[in-house]
Amino acid sequence: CGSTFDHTCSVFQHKVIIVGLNNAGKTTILYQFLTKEAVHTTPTIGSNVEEIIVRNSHFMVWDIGGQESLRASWYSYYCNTEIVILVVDSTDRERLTLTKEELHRMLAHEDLQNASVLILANKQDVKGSMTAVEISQFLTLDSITTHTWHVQACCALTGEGLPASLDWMKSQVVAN
Ligand code: G3D
Ligand code: MG
Repeated sequence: CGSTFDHTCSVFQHKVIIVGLNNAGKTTILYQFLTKEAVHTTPTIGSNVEEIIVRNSHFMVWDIGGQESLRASWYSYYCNTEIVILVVDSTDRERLTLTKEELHRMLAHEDLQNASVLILANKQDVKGSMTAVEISQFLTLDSITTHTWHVQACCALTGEGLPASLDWMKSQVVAN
């Protein structure tokens, strides 16, 4: 990779990055994966990294800040990434265009050529939130033929939808 940073991990670990706009729920999801309990989060400055083990598969999961100033450096985490988790705030209709741009920009990056993409339609507990189908249509996921992708509705506060997400991640690294 042409990365200037070395955010890699050892061979038996699978590298995962969690991306998405600020406030989408990335950090809550990461800690829900770990503890299955909602934790208090503060805006991520730089990155958090945690190891998640799913039935013998080891994932090193990087939670990257989503503020505009940090989005410009997302690419420095792409090297050797096997799975990209894109977290969408399903209540935030206004910024979905921005998410769409970031998604398609990411998919065009050479360091992510072989990565699979998991789109999490988060905050499903909020009344009036967009469904996973609406989000798929808005993000034009059907047009993506270069990458394996999957969309999953979830609620990071309760953890609903997250076990299914981990199952899908596991299936991806087993398949590869
Ligand atoms: P980020 O890491 O993507 O920036 P955070 O986002 O994980 O910090 O979450 C941002 C806010 O959204 C937090 O609220 C968090 O509790 C809330 N949130 C995350 N997931 C969900 C969800 O599924 N449903 C609801 N209703 N809220 C969620 P605060 O108030 O702490 O800023
Ligand atoms: Mg965060």
